[in-house]
Amino acid sequence: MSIRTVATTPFGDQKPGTSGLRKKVAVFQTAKYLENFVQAVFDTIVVPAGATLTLGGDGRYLNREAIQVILRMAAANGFAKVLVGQGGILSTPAASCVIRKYATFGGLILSASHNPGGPEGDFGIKYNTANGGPAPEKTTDAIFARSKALTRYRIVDAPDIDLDRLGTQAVDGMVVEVIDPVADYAELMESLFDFSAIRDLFAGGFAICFDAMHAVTGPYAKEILERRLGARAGSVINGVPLEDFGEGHPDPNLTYAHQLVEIMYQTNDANPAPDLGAASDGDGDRNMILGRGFFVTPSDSLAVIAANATLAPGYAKGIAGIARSMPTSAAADRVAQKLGVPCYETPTGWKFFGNLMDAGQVTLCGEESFGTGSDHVREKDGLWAVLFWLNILASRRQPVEQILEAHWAAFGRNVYSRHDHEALPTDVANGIMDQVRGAFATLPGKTFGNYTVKVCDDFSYTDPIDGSVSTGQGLRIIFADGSRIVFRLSGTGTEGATLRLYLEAFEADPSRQRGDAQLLLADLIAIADEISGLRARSGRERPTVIT
Ligand code: VG1
Ligand code: CO
Repeated sequence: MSIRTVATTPFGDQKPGTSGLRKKVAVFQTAKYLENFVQAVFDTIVVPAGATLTLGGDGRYLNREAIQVILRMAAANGFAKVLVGQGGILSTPAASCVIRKYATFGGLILSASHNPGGPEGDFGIKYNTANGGPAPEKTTDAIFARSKALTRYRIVDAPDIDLDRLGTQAVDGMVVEVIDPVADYAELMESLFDFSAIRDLFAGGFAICFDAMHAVTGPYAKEILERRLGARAGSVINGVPLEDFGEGHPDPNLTYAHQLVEIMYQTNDANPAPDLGAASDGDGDRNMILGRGFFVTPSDSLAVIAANATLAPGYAKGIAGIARSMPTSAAADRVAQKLGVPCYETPTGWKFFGNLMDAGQVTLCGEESFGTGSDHVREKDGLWAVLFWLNILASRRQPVEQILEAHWAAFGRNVYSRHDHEALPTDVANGIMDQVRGAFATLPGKTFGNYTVKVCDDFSYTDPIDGSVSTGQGLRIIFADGSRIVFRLSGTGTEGATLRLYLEAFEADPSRQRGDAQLLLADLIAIADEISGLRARSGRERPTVIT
């Protein structure tokens, strides 16, 4: 083997955020930047002899080039084999599935998720461990520490492999197997859901529109929804993955998935909206669920899936428990209580669910940020959530909106919204957070209209399995009736600071549950502004994105 040891020095900030290292493409194109980070990962995880690595990404700009570099570095750092998705493609949940199914030592996933791609866009890289989940904080902290102390990286001299040819090739003695990126994942989905019931649903004229947003899920959705389940051809829109996502922003929310929103909210009787609308993000781990003219919040989606879980064969025996991230609404908590199973509240980011799933404490997990998943893999999973909804709809044969109304009538409605203030100057965002933190001492007991503050805190979490502690996870203001306001700084942005304001109010009375969340939350929105001085400090009248 022709291993070359290349001298390097640490440079740039290589601190992994909520979900791996994410930077502008131009930063990743700086000589040795990618190599430094990959070497920091390989030095940290200490590769055992004979180890296999899983490798793939969401197909964005730089994906193919980065894969060739990583393959040469994997060979030089002792990996015996790499499983790589054909064309360099593996959605995040599919990568998790492959890591678990073939018991690989870990995986590198190349994606900046829902952030835009292309030469002006973002790139990212994330390390997942042998359980298929994102590396825990102690590992990402160690990777960051290592990235600051690097003096060399290792690479072999070898030509590029052909990423489009299925089968086995070699990189200087290391085996590279190019695998079908869809097959293992599709097989797993068939084992969890009632495909024959869903096929019947489609055969009866049920219509779905799935917006792949020119990101990684196109090939997965076409194979599973159109080919295996018989959804009519054309049900998957924007299904061809493009390096720049067609200049779109592959974030499945009401703002960025506007084409789907227009289709689902159309009122033209001659061309009615489909029964179910869904979208996924850049790397396929997020999902948005829409009924005809109706938006299901991700927090509600988790609760509905939990309440109906036994309708799906893979969950017929019931669920062990639920975990949700702190800012996610407490709708799932109410379902857990009724089912008599535990509900855990974790910091933001999927990595905090891994230990609970590995220990068998929870089956379902969810985040308000369009993330839902289960212990079938160790990542959130966009298409899985869509298939779960299809399974529920195939069994209940009711419109999405009716399912939600019945759910609220039974459990109450946790009216919920998130306001994102993107790309704020960092000092402005910090100033707002400081003002809220500063108010904590005087807030408890204070009344704002109908709301009286009960407690406030800066959320911290002790992992019940390994005892690790994570602090500074978001500023919470909790009111006497359980309503909440949460302020949190994003850990995934690449421009300035993104401040997220999460709002939640509980409504038990069915006669007052219907209606627009922004109107129902108007009082809390005003209180949040009064406490934080957000509008005055940011000089902005409204959030960048409201979901
Ligand atoms: C955001 C979401 C968080 C999610 C993370 C990764 O993080 O709020 O819930 O886990 O993105 O999602 P932040 O720190 O910007 O709020 V994605 O689809 O990377 O994979
Ligand atoms: Co994602």
